[in-house]
Amino acid sequence: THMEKTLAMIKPDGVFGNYTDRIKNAILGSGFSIFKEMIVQLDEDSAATFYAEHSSKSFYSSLVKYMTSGPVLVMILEKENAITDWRALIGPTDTHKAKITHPHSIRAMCGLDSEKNCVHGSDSTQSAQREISFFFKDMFAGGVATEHDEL
Ligand code: YYY
Ligand code: MG
Repeated sequence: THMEKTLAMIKPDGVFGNYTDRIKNAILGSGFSIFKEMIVQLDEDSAATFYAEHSSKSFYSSLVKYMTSGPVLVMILEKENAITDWRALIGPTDTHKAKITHPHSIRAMCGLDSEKNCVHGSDSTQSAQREISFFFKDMFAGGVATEHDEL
């Protein structure tokens, strides 16, 4: 069996909407364990860096502003196929689509629109490693390079 780690985040609208417990129940009920967790208030620089891959998109500045609007809860989830399975559990990026096509997904449950979509999940092994290192700096210390240091 291949245990895998991924980064999950409850975004400001999820924290403010009091969805933390319901999301954690969904996580644990789906067989993930929560390896580490931390509440963080992102500043503009860190939110911009976290979403750097989207820096050329029209929604980028709005996204950065939203992500700094309140605390987020970041978690390292662990499970076999954690990356793919967490993405499946959160559902499509656009909350409105999620409500139609994935009504039992977390984004359908608590997202507000295509920006304020309640949760984040790493989309590949590479991004999981980068994003875990971004918040939990010592996680890969001495092992795989932490790309965060180069950003
Ligand atoms: O990975 P995921 O969060 O599902 O979507 P991405 O395409 O990586 O976009 C990251 C983030 O950007 C998304 O969660 C909300 C925001 N966003 C937006 O505000 N408007 C869009 N049209 C697309 C994405
Ligand atoms: Mg993404």
